[in-house]
Amino acid sequence: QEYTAIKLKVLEWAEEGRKEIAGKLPEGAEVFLVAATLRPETMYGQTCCFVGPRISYGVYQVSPTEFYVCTERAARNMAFQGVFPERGVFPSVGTVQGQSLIGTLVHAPLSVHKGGVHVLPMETVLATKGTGVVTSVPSDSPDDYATVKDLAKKADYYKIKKEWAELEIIPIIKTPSYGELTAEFLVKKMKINSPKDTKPLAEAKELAYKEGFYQGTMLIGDFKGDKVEKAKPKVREILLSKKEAFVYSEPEGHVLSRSG
Ligand code: ZZB
Repeated sequence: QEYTAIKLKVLEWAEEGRKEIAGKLPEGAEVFLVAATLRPETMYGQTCCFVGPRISYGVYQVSPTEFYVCTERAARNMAFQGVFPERGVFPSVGTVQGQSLIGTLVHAPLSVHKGGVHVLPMETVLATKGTGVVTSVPSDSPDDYATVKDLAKKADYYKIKKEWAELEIIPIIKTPSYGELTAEFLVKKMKINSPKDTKPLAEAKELAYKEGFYQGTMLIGDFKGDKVEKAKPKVREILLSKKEAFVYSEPEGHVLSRSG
């Protein structure tokens, strides 16, 4: 699986996170949460960034001043893909619990929400896939749509500010079957009530991927009016050339477990 790894720069730490990394970073350090995505063309619509509250993340040094937050598993993979200066080596300066990152303000590349987006909890984030960090695009990802709605409804329970989950959901891609907000359309049509409805959500994700890629037209950004199929590699190239993203690959999970 080849992902685009999006770098979301920390603008302001949540209190707990700040404590956990206190004294571990040099003066002037830039820290990025690294999110693995298959949909770089949707980055205009990022409204928040998800972590698994019970996942432990490492803080890895990629240059004298740059640090990446992701799972150890992802850092190890990156170390064999030229992300770190020395092959196979992924120096860690500490760890931080997902729960402690919640509330952190990060800059989401290309997002219309220029003031930054917040880190929020998502119970269904897999530690065994991607980087363990997921950037949220509720216009086009049914999982993200279901999660932000649930977070806003139960903000007190999740100990978050409701408005963190309520950034405006802007149309990014138009398709003939699902209109301008694919995720909302499918979640409503399939009567999905919660992020825990994993089976219909998986089905909705497949439908959204197919329709978005083969039938979608961009409604925003540098390739507005272009077919998604054409725009996708171009948006990716912009992110890569601005160093706001890098390529991250990993073997398919089932291949790993078969050989293990
Ligand atoms: C932004 C985005 C926008 C995504 C969209 C999807 C969609 P897949 O297909 O199963 O390989 N993701 C990445 N890592 C994880 C993880 N560790 N746990 C849970 N979800 C994760 O899934 C790849 C997609 O799943 C990634 O692409 C990421 O969400 C999420 F409009 O990034 B995506 C129809 C989907 N639309």
